[in-house]
Amino acid sequence: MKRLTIGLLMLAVLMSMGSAEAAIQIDVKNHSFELPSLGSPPPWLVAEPDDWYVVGRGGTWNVGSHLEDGIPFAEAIPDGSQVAYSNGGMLAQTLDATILADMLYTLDVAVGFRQDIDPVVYQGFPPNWSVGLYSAGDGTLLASLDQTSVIIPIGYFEEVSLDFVVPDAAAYLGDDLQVRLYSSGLQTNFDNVRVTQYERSLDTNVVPEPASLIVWTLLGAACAAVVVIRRRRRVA
Ligand SMILES: [Ca+2]
Repeated sequence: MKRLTIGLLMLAVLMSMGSAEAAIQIDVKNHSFELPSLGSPPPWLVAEPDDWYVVGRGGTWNVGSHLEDGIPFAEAIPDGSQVAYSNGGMLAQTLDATILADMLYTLDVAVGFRQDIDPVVYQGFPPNWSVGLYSAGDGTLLASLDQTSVIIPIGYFEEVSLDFVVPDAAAYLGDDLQVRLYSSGLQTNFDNVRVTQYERSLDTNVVPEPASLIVWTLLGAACAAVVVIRRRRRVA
């Protein structure tokens, strides 16, 4: 019985690993804001990032080119040598990915605040910010995170992660997925944007598939049998 229990446990683990294998990395173009390459030397260099559209004040920024004004961050930036910035604007990209029912989408972004901006001089710093997944068709907000959910220490980047389970019926099904990055004012920085789709929902509230139910039922029965046998031995 002990061998049966271990075998069922291993089977259950293998089945649960199947959902992780179903992950699909969605292409976020220029996800690290390294294009166009701004290079060096200083003074600071900024440009509108390739493959993103910017509404208001924002762009990509060569961090290394700005060191003459102080060290912007207390540690290396998350990826490459350039990051996006927003001074009250929004950066957005419509992905080549259709919103499908019963899928789980995750958005991971590094969000940071510079330490060389004086909050006394620039009142309102650090600003409010948000990152989110939207429907490109009608602009419906699917999920977002902002300063009320994650505290970003000044001088550092923080990994921000959100997920969204698509319902089986919604007006935006079939629309393209869109990423938006926003700051209410001077200045929020963004880097290393990643979007992943999972073919199976990882929501714990989702009813398990019949095959999973059978495994867990067998596993429960096996564990119950072990308990009964042990009790009988104690009685004997
Ligand atoms: Ca970068």
